Amino acid sequence: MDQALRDKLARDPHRPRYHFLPPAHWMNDPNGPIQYRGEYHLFYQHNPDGAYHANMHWGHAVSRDLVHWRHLPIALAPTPGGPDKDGIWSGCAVLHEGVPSILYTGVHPQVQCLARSYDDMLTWQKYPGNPVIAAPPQGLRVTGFRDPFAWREGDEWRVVIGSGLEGVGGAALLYRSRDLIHWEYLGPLCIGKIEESGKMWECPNFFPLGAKHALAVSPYGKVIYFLGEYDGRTFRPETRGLLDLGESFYAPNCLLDNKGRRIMWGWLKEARGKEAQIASGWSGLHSLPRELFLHPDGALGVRPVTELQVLRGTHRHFADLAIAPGASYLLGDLRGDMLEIIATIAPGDATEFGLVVRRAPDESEQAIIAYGVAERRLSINGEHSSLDETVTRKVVGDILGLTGLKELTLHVFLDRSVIEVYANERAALTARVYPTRADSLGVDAFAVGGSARVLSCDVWEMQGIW
Ligand code: DQQ
Repeated sequence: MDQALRDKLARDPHRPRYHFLPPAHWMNDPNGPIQYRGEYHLFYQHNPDGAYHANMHWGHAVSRDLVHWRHLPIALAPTPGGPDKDGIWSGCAVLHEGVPSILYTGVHPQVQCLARSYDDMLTWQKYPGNPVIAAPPQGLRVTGFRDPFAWREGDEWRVVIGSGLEGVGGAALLYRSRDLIHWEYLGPLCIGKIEESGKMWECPNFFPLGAKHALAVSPYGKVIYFLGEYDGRTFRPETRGLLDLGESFYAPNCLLDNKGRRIMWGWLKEARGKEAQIASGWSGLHSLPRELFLHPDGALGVRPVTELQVLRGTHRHFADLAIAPGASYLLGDLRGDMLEIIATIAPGDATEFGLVVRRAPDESEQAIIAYGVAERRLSINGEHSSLDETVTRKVVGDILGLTGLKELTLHVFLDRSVIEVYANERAALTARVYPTRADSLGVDAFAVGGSARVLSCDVWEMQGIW
């Protein structure tokens, strides 16, 4: 990377400082997260030539603590004339008989390929007989055929491939293999209905969670998860929800670590125009690593991994503050664009309450994290988050689904252009904001329609990882 680009990236007030992102240029889906010899490896869809989606490679990074990352050489690049000549699309990484192995999608057409590493994942050899799955199952009219996600089951490998059946709905197609080379199609693991979950399921993730199985799919919109029963051939969904209530989080991938945690990252998309992304020299990042679990009532749980606490710096604590309707400046001179906030708020008789962040002193810019009590809806209102009219400024959010709510804990991470919120460890909500003013840093609590109460609020300044 040349010095001019390095300087530009270092000066960019929107570039996150403690989320994972590549040294420069484009990133989209997380790929093949895996723990190997005690370290966490992350790969990702990457265009090393610019901040736009083209010429997909697999970028690569490693971490000891899930927080600090070291960039490694690009793992996979398209081979001219090969089945991946037009791009190395998403996939997974597993250890087969001790050998790190990547399954990925080559395009065009979409086929599944294998690459292996014999030097602790520094370089990768593509299997000379690629593709290992050369076409979708015969007789199926599919809307796509990509993004293999593999796991070990007994003495064989299973893989699901993201797909969809024309006119029917998104689908996850199930295969098995003993060697990652020869694959047998077993049938659809699960088929959705177009009107409920779209025509194509990208990036399926399938894994046991507590006593259930979870299937997460990316249907060109918000990422859907299903919880249900798996009989070894098919998955029967019983409940469903959204992995993130916003519109920034997409195409997640996950691993099971040696502490038994199911840890997931998603791609956080930009909400700036294409020209702005190219001009800035970077686009896209990963969410914080999120641990998924089941609550005792059977609902999906989601929380940031505790390792992130090592980034905590200066701490402030507030307790027992009444928030009168319309009141402001309750949290005093609290300011920042790299903060962790844990605020537990009792709704009282407020109809809506929450936190204001990235507020300019004259309120010309601000983003509002709000919970609407009657609608049970968690949202981030970014309509006034920037004076820049070229960025997307809108309200994002969805039904949080909490009934009889007594307190709401908003666990918020501000990292420059990222607002990542975890609510009662039951939902996540992410948004991108691009304030133009250097003083759009204020934080406050608010209530509408009645009074709420901040029971406690802890705030830390966060350190950067890069
Ligand atoms: N991104 C990849 C595909 C996947 C999509 C291409 C999801 O493999 O389906 O960059 O964002």
